Amino acid sequence: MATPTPTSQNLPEPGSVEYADLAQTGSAPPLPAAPGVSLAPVEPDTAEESDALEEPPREPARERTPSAEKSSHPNIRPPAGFPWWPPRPVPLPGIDSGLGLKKFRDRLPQPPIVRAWRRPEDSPIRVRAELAPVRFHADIPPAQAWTYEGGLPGPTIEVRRDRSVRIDWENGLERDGHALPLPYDVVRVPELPPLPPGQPGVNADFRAAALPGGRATAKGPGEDSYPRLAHTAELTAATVVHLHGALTNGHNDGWAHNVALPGGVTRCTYPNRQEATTLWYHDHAMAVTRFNVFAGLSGFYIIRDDQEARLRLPSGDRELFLGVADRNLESEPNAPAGTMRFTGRALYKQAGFTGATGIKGEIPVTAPFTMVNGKVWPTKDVDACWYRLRLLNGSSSRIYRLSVHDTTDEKFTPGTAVTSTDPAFGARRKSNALVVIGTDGGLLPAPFTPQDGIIEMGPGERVDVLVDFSTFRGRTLEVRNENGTALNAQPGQVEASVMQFRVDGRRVFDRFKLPAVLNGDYVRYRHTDDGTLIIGDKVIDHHGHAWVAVVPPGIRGAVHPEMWELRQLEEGEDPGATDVIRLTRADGHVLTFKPAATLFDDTLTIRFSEGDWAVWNIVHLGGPAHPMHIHMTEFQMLNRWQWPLGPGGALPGFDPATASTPNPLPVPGPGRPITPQTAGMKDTWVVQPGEWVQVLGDFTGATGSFMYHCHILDHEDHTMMRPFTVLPKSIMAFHDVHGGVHH
Ligand SMILES: [Cu+2]
Repeated sequence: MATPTPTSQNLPEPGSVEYADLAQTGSAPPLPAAPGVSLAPVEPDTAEESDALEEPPREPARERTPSAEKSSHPNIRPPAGFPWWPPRPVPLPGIDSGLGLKKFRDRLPQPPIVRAWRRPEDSPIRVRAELAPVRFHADIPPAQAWTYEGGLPGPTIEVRRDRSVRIDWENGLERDGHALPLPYDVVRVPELPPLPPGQPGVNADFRAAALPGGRATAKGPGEDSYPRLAHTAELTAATVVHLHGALTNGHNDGWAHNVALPGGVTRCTYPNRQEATTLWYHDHAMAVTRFNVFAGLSGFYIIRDDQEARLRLPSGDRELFLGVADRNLESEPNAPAGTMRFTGRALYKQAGFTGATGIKGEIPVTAPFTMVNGKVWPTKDVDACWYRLRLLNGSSSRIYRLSVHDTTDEKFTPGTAVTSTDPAFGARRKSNALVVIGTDGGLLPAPFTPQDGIIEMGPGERVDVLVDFSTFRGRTLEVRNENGTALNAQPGQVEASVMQFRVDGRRVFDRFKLPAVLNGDYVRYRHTDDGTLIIGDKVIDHHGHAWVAVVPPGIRGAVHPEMWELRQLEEGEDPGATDVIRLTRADGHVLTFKPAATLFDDTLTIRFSEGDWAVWNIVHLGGPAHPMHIHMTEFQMLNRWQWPLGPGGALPGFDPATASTPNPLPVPGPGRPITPQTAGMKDTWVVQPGEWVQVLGDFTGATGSFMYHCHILDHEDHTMMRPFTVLPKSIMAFHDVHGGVHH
């Protein structure tokens, strides 16, 4: 189908009624749809104006917008000094970090909510990717980002279960007819001299790559100026939107090849036939997703339903969306120590290294500044009552271990980072603070409090959490990241702080009581030892298996880890001497595999009939942890086994020289326990080296071409992504594949 041509008949005006309806109270009369209504901040002509306009109204809307004033001013681009336009928030004093910017200077922004369910189902809403001014921190100048509708994150799109929504995703990233270049520079920190023979590791300059600041050489010489990564200066905007976690046809799923040039509009229909949960939309362009998402292209999408409504979970101002992502910031050249000046722009700064065959590669980007909703280390004042926090890890590659700490009486040493490697770090952790109620795909059957108070989140994962701030009246809390061992972290270089909550000292009335049961529809999936699937009291008589291995970097000279789609060999088939993966099942049976495909464009091998149940086996044969994401449906983890690791985290049974397991890997032992959170409905899981993970999904309710991939965006862009298809069973009987018709 051709991209629909927007007309004034079938499209709302940019910004749309829903988008402008910020009152969030449900009582405000809708705005008349007037041409040119847009929430997007106007491109400032002068620096002075930019101060007035850089902050679209994001703080709780009900305090802000008397509806009468709103409706008399349908064009809500405000002139400077417009009465209801909020003044730029005065930054808070903040406290020193170890990294050149103060923490907790900025208030946490909240994206506006688009109540998409309010409009007729056949009337699409328009969401435009566009350049917009942003300010990542109060103490640095404004810069520009690629945004959805001017916001970081984009507007939160709210829908109702079983009520479909059409969205026209527009690529508006152009100026004067030209596609925009990236709004930041991508630099490559040169590799160190080659490591001595036999020394494990890579010759990347992790220290320099993790330091705050730096810039591309073109802006001036200096020891922290670096060359641009090849071809990134010529990269221009081409976008495609994926709604992560949505059950929808392949046509609407953001197929990576289907990028749109500026001016292109892609209409997607989302049936929303799935449980209430937190999804998110983000760019998924082939091979450059990491750059487009880093530029700012992501937002929340939430599904609500009656079951969830009956729980009367904290809502309105007490429901917070927290998109966590790390960024580095560009700095002016040659600043004396301690006087670093940031330009305001983001900086994509990677450590280069040399692979075994001399090919150059880059370590996935991790960065020193942790942002929540586009602000570095923000702070939020909360009432002393229950809140719902919708957590999203929107980072490129960082895996967080989040916990809540009471820092009221903490003594800070000026100019030093709070690091999780500090022996005193755990003392202020409040292990009961975070109550998990939901995961990627829906609510848990019952609330779950992690034993250590820590929630692990890999890129792409969502966790729905409740916090009872009434137990912290008058206290100052911090969300901290206890994972101090990110890829390029050195002691003192990773600030554990993520954001701050300042809890009001007054008692407030709060009718919310934590329910014992959250989701009566949740049924735990079981896979018995004889291979039978049992869903509740229903036995599934047929199911498929998909087999995927991830192998460490360096295989046949590859600089990146690879994802291999595996083909199970028939009895008696000669596996050859290389590229052979052998596993031993719990019943002693040895399974032998060869890679059937390793690149995205290799031949298709995973095909399901619509209505199939399928077990995905993900076998991690060494290398970094990978947050694996499978599109189209929500899954449950069935098993998580572990092979013991050897020195350097390698899997002893896997021989990189032959890319094989010379002997069958033994029956794996028990792995990390499957907690109630891990057993929740999910679409993304962090898979650690040596793990064999089985997840089960129901491929019912959608058809088409879909993708699965590592959600480390650098890995996804570098070969760790593959397609699969779902077609009606009746069509599959006619479908010619290698070896005959599919059966
Ligand atoms: Cu990965």
